[in-house]
Amino acid sequence: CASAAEFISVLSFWGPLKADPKSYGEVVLQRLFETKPDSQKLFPKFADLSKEQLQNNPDLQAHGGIVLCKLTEFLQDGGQDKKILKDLAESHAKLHKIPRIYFQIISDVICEVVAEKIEGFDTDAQTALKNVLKTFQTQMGEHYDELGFD
Ligand code: HE5
Repeated sequence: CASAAEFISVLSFWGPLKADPKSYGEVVLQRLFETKPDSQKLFPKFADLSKEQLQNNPDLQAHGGIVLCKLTEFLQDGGQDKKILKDLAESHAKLHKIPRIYFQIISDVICEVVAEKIEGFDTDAQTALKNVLKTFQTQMGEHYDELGFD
């Protein structure tokens, strides 16, 4: 489980992602679909789109922004308010039918994108981000267990 100091460390370089969630979110989703083509099928809106159609796609940018804003909310809260992830787990399990493994996959993608794009993202910061996203996955997993979903 990530420490409070690790949440603070992540927040200290999260500024650009908080300021421009659509742009970073777009890159994260594009990278997710490239790395793990299966994941694209989970999005009814994007399932049948070509790589070209996913470029400069306002829907993809909007959804990327939504995903990153939720992560920013989780970071700023320091993983304290269980309701944030409880609601997220409910929608992902019941409505969107997202197997929990995708939270690990998207976490790895986020680490990769942040390492590329954010200046001064040193190994300590990378470890902090990994641990914080691990906490995210663990908490989502606990809600998934309660919901009886894979
Ligand atoms: O749950 C919601 O609000 C609380 C609905 C909007 C939403 C979705 C939908 C949000 C806030 C998130 N996702 C956030 C989020 C953070 C983690 C890192 N997601 Zn989400 N998602 C939504 C993730 C991770 C994640 C992995 C995968 C494969 N997510 C997905 C998929 C996914 C899908 C299919 C949807 C439904 C909305 C949609 O299709 O939009 C185009």
